[in-house]
Amino acid sequence: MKKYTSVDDINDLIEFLQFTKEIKNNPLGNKQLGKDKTIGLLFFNPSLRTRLSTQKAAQNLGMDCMVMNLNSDSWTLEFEDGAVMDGSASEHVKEAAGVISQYCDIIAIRSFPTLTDKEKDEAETVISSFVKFASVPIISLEGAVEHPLQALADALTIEEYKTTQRPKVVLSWAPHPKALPQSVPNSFVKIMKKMEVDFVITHPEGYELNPKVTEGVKIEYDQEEAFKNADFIYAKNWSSYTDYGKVVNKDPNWTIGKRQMDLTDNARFMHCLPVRRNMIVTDEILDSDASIVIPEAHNRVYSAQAVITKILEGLK
Ligand code: AN0
Ligand code: CP
Repeated sequence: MKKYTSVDDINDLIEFLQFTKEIKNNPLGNKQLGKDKTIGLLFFNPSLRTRLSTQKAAQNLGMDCMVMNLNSDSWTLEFEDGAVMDGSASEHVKEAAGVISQYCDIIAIRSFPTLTDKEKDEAETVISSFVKFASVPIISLEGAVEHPLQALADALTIEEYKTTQRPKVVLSWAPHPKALPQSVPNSFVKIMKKMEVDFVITHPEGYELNPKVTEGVKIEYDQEEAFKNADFIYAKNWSSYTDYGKVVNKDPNWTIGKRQMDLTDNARFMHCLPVRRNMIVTDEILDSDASIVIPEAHNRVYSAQAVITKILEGLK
């Protein structure tokens, strides 16, 4: 594996999930692989799970890990080619990526979308610049349009908890006070398309995701209809794609509670976290046995470890 910035970087998902399961069964089995290797984790945005699970994954592989919060601890970076740097940016990504490549064998980056500049976001400007100017492999820790490590952990979690060969999985939009990226749902949709699942997306009108991503997927605007006989409910808020980055609806009827979960086939409740209680989902559901958000977050370690392992094997 040369990089992991999109779910599309996985060739054979079934095989990759099998590999991830093997790592989970024996997480310390490859402790020599990362010896004398360093991964750098660069954060332009906050994180709890991604930071700690990736650090843990590196540790399991015997790697050293360096972490930097770019916005608070480093120079402001310029990404535009040919820019006259007379503004707030002190350093160009060309030098920054080149320099960090001297210290790290793998660079992993979190950079959320602007949610104001669709073109810039769709070009995945920050992560793509690192792919271009770094001389080492790049991993996305959530970019402007995808969160591929999250999707891999989610797919593994569904594999582990499914009780039928072809479970019904529902991705449901839920309300949130702020405008959030479409990265998590985009990667989730992409990975569900590669799995043996009956997949449905439900959201209010106006929250259609990028049609290129959702092509061929059933969209049901009636949340209750969508929830009928579901085996997994995957909740997430995202901002509008068409009215780019806007919160066009905060309808509290979409908060997931007992009313909707009772329509399912004893569905498991999933969310990538962090989750706002009683906005996205009620306490009653999140605190119930239906919720598998903690084991889902646990799987972030193994999704990161599987990806780092594949990349390290590629470096040999
Ligand atoms: C981020 C998002 O929705 O993309 C990160 C989720 C993993 N969530 C928030 O900013 C609350
Ligand atoms: N799910 C996830 O990526 O969480 P963090 O934002 O805390 O890393």
